[in-house]
Amino acid sequence: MTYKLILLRHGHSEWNAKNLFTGWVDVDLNDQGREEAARGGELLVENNLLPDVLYTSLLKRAINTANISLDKADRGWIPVKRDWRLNERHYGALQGKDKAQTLAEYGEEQFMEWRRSYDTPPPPLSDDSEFSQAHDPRYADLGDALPRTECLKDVLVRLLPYWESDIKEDLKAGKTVLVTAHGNSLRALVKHLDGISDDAIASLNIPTGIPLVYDLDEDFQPVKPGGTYLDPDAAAEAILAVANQGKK
Ligand code: DG2
Repeated sequence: MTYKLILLRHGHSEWNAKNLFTGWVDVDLNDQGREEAARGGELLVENNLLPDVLYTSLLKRAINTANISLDKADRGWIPVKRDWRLNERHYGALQGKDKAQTLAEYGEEQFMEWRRSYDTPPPPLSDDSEFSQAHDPRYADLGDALPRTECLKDVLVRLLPYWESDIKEDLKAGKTVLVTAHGNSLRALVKHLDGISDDAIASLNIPTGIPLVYDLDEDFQPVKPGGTYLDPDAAAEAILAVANQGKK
């Protein structure tokens, strides 16, 4: 008996298309992203992977990806749990900035440190920035826990308790769980599942809109390390595109 976990990074967003750091800014999917989400749902059906419960972040690019995918799979009716702990990594003062311009301005080393190091957060975002979430009602309950910037380690620290208390419990109950989230919140979860080192996680990238399936054994160890992308060719191409973002 294995537990079935499906991870799905939202489809291409308006800001993925513009090559802007997004983080907690609540941008929607673009047409490409909606198509990816629909294809994601078809892949679930083709592989007979029908989710029993959905987990999403509080951000509409993940919520709408889930809605479109589940509609394709005729599973729009399943219970939904939304939580800020699945949100994208807060990108601090980089939110709203152009990735190519940031790379040109700060150089590749600093750029990659901010994007992919495990424990170096970008500078914090000021509460009076147009890209701040300090006054967003959906985070009113967070109080001092509301991040102004995060590194991947911070994401893992806020995500793991939720994985343990909620997501794992649904898996233990035998449910097929779909998690729709983000490039970095999913990198944090995959780091935990696969036991990837702080250094090695830098080179792991997650493509948009392609379901990644983990069969987990009774100790929640992946039966196949790295899981299985339902469209491996498309995933390989898209992973490269994410890795090269910002570069000419
Ligand atoms: C991207 C990830 O997050 O960017 O916040 O810009 O998955 O919500 O589109 P997502 C962002 P990188 O860390 O890959 O630059």
